[in-house]
Amino acid sequence: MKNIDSHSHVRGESIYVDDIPERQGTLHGAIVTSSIAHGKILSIDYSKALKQPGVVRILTYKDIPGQNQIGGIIPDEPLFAKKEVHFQGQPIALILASTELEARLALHHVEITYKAKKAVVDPIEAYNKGMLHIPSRTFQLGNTTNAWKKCAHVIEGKADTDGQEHLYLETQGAYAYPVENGHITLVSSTQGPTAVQRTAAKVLGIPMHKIEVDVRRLGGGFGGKEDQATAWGVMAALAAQVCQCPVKLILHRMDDMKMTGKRNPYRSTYKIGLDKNLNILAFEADYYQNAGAAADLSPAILERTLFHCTNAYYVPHVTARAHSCITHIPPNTAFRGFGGPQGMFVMEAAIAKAAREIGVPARAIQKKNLLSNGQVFPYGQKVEECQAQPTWAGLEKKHSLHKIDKELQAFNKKHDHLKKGLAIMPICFGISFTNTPMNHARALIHIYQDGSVGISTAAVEMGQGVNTKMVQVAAKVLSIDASRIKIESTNTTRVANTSPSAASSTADLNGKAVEMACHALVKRLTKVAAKNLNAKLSDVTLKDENIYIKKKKSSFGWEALIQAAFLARVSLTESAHYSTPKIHFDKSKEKGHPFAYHVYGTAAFVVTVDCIRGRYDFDAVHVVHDFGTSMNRIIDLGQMEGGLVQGIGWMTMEELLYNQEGRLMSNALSTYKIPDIYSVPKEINVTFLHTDGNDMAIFKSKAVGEPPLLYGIGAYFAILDAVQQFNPKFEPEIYHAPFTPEKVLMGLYGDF
Ligand code: LUZ
Ligand code: MOS
Repeated sequence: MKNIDSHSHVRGESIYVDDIPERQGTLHGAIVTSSIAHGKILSIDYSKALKQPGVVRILTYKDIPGQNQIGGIIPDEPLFAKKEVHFQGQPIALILASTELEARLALHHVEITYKAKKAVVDPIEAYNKGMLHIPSRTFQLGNTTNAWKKCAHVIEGKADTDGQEHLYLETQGAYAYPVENGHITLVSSTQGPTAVQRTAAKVLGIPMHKIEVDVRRLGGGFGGKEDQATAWGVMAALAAQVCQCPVKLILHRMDDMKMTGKRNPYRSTYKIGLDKNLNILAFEADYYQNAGAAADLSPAILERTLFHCTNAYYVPHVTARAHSCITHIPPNTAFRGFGGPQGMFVMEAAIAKAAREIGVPARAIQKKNLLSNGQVFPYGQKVEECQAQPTWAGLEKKHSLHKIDKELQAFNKKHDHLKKGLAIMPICFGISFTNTPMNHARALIHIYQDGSVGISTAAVEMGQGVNTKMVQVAAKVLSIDASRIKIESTNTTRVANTSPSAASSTADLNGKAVEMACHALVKRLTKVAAKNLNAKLSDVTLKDENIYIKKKKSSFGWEALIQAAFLARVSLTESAHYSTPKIHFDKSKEKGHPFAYHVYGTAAFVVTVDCIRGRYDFDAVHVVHDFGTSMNRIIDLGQMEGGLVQGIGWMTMEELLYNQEGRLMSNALSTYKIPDIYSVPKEINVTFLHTDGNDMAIFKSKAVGEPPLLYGIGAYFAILDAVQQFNPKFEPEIYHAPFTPEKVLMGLYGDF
């Protein structure tokens, strides 16, 4: 089944926040922000700005009737700065004017004086100063202290990853309008409608039931709108409440890049120990997360770094410590993978460095240590239905790894200034919110009198195709044509208390709720059919819009059945609640069973480095991935290709630079390079490893949102391999992604 949005997308008819026809009297917002990263506000003069054409009002912290607080996990983030600022781009006030241009022009007339304090941008510097959002956490398995003695090889090193801009096509935005009795309707481009509703209620000082948040779809989220759509939604709602008129607030691209947090950069140190047969016996690491000025989701992201610190490998002795460091840059946030990729990069760096020192290819160590059933993750969950070795074996066989290797060697012998590199990247990703209480969703289904169906869930469509999957679930369980089914907007009045669409879990959680509601409806309708056809209940089945008695098709179809049910006053509405069974986690012990299941796969990267210019091209990426039994191969392949390329971008070219004053230097698409069509691998081969899949995955079709991004890590190590083919002496002091062409040149010609 094709993505149900494809027609309206291609024709430009899909509605995003900025496409909503404007109501009469709509005011437009522009945000006054801090121009320094850290310091005190000494004075602000709004008088000139207030006199600018079109300006109606300027809102500051003084206009907030409720709490000036938007922090999600920790209440440490004001909506508008009061006396202190903690990052460049931190909101201070909201200018409201008749047009967007007038609001933006007035920004230049606000006069602010500051007393600047020193900005800290480096997480290790922050750590040394004791600047932490939460106490550090440690995951431990076995006993590393004793294990080092048994190791034939012990290698230490450092590995850093930079941040990543989400670059959703649709920038952040919201549109709010007052309705009667102090109620507010708020259209937001958010992954978390309930978070926006809850926070708006808190800031506006009204109960949640007075705010209805509605989300049709997002033009991309990638985690950037899991928590950080909230501020703009709340500002629009506040302005609508204060001014009693509709208020629209859409960020311009450069403002969005400046004000919003990104993937957390990490700096890490590690120690890895192997026996003489290349078994990894022990691994120790310290992860210094650059969290930014407020906690946002960073404490949860930190946790996922620990959950994925050993990637797809079994390590019997692990000590992993993680530190969420406060710095004076915008609060960093969720981004596809949610701290997992940052942790996995360190493991891969450790293996690569160990391989070099021991004198074996990294893949010899990787392969030797792949997970298998019955082993245990550092957090105590047992390894089950493990596909680490099968996907690796599939890659070797299906994509003739051996042959690729030989071809590379021959090529590199023949060419002086072109070198090819190869890296294998196995992945393992846990599916569920690591915070157990978040793993739930609901569905509300109406069957209308004419047999058409409307479905509301907690799922937010952000281009990932979740609405299409919801249609598939309902069509299959109700056994009706997909054209009868409409997916409604995600709305807090229809489906309340939702978790954000995140953690790769949206299709599973909401799909299961849809499945449950549809089963309940089918059960009820089957009774109606039995009664109307004078048949035994157990003989009646609903199939392909027909009623069958035993295996015989009756004359009674879907529409007639719905009519009969309606006339018999049988409810055609059903709501269902799903919460993931079996999962639990005890933070005091850092042990439990936090994930419904894991997703596995293995990828091979082949890159060609131009050893004169430092440029590189990816010749091919071959992937064998465990999709379970994919319910929609087109959508799943789209997630695979998109995630892969996004991961390659993070590892190779997306260089996010803050200067010492905490100013974002790469604040536009002229200075921040993301993958374009030319940087996509020339060949992407995806093999769907056929596995049964897991019952906790919807229709046994495994979660696919985040895992593909992790493969991108292989891009770094393929480039490293090629550079070392040219300059065997090259050994980076710190494995530091992204591996930009500048870094490649340094590696090719640096004297190491
Ligand atoms: N969000 C969250 C996530 O709140 N918890 C998670 O575990 C998670 N994982 C991935 C992406 N977003
Ligand atoms: Mo996400 S990083 O699953 O919003």
